Amino acid sequence: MPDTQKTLVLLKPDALQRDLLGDIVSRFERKGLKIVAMKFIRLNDEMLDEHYAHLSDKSFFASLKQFMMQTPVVGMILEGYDAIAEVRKIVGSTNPREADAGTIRADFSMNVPSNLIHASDSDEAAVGEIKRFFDEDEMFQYEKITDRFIFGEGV
Ligand code: DAT
Ligand code: MG
Repeated sequence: MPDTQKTLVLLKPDALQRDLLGDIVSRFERKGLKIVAMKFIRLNDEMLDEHYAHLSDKSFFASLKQFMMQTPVVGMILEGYDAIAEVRKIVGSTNPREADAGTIRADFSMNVPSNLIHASDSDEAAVGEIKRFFDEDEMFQYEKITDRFIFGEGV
């Protein structure tokens, strides 16, 4: 599809424990974002040092990493128009109590670090994070019969 973006999402251990995987995936499906990759990932210390490098000086860094390693996470790559910003909008602000009502974090969560979901926050982050968690051959291009209804003409 021309002019679309791809973004990386991780459904965190609290989403798995609380049986919210389906509800969260469903929100992206209903928006019309296309799931082009999806798998369980067992995060390790090294992956998290890279992924959360911008937080390495924070007091909560070690406990954040422990939190993320409690269970596997579900990694997804989502594709759509302005997918990076649109997914962040659907996810909501980092602090679930500051997130707008209607977002995943506001509707289903209460406090950090248990805010259910990670989503890339910029073009640069999306490219780096997709590469960090997925191999080329784990990403799929396919047509859906709903594409032209969701993406409009030119698809
Ligand atoms: P986001 O996940 O919205 O991109 P971030 O990159 O600043 O936010 O932080 C990554 C994660 O770290 C966040 O989803 C939850 C956790 N976190 C952020 N601030 C925290 C804090 N003050 N205490 C505990 N965990 C925190
Ligand atoms: Mg972030």
